[in-house]
Amino acid sequence: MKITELRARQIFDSRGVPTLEVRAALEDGSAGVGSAPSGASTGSHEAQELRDGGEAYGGKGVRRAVDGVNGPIRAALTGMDAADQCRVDERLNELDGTPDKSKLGGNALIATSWAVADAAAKGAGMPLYRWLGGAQARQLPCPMLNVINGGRHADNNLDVQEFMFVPSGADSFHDAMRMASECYHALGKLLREAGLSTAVGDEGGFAPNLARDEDALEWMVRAIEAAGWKPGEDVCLALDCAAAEWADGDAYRQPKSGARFRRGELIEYYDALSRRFPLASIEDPLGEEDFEGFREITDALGGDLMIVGDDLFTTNAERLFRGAALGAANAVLVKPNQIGTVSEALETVQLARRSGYAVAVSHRSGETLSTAIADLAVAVGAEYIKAGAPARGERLAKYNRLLEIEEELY
Ligand code: 2PG
Ligand code: MG
Repeated sequence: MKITELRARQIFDSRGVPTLEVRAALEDGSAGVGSAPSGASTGSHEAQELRDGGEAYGGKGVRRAVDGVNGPIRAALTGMDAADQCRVDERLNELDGTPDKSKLGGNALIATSWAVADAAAKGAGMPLYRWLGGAQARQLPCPMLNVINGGRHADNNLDVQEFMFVPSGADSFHDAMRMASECYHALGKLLREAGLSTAVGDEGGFAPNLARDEDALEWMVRAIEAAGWKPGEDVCLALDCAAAEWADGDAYRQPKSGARFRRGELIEYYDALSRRFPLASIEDPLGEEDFEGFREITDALGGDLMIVGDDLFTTNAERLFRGAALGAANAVLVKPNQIGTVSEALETVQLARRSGYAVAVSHRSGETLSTAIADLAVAVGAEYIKAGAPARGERLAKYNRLLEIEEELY
């Protein structure tokens, strides 16, 4: 399955910001595509995107990343076996040669890596999840749907970035989506009736101004009930605090409310929230360098709650290794563009499994229509997938792909 052609072009992501799409063709005529999503609350240890700077697109153009694929990357990968994803990804890393993938750009690398994986799957006549996951890829993840947006994803006054429904009581993926969709629409109706804004943030969740972040959880519980489901039984709640955005020296300051917390106070705050609400999971409750704090909160609350490391681990096996040795968090968020290649994302999943960590595959706040992460979630048997609200095309593309996979499998 020799690679005969690679071609990158500029497209736009869901925020209207340039990103790139790569098409890979093989000698048998099969072709695959890959694209790069983009985060807003990016971790410092993520693979770096290559952006042009200058005036066009406010500096966010990707002409240099596109040229890198159409130049050195194409030259190096042409003739390589697309079935050998590890070798292809190693070659990409060698070509880049930097620890943070800043020379060719993590965006160029991940789009290429996905394009090659997709082409190889097509060449083998298999769906991507089967190609990446083998015969045992049969489990659908539980969706975590971000229905109230705050933090850097919305211009409202909420400091917590994501408030999610987790329909963990569902027996199937389509039942989970039914519950989530009904709760989402019930939430919209309740907010509207209360005179609150139902405009949406970057991931399709509502973005109202509320007196306190906790009020969002209250509205969500009411929405679950209004939709006829049982909070904590049918549908639980989850947060992504993205608290790296709150780090202020060795303490925390929420930028919108101005509230300050010491690490211990923040852990107490989460403890109180988890007693009051049917919380199943908290992502990035503390800062991206606060391994010790993650150990503390996992000790304190990790028995009942999933403590997810996103900016903490940045899908990086070395950082996960460090965290696992300490017992920091008990789940890892897997965003392939954080690490830059498909095989490195798979390696991080493997380490998570060996360390007893749960896996949640995730989109980015700036997305494309790619559904590759849906296939990845099934390929690795991820317990969860995070792909935004059940609203907006780029978010539904992932959920709809999972519905399709479910029909294929069951
Ligand atoms: C996150 C993500 C996705 P971003 O923090 O988990 O929801 O946001 O892509 O902006 O980093
Ligand atoms: Mg996050």
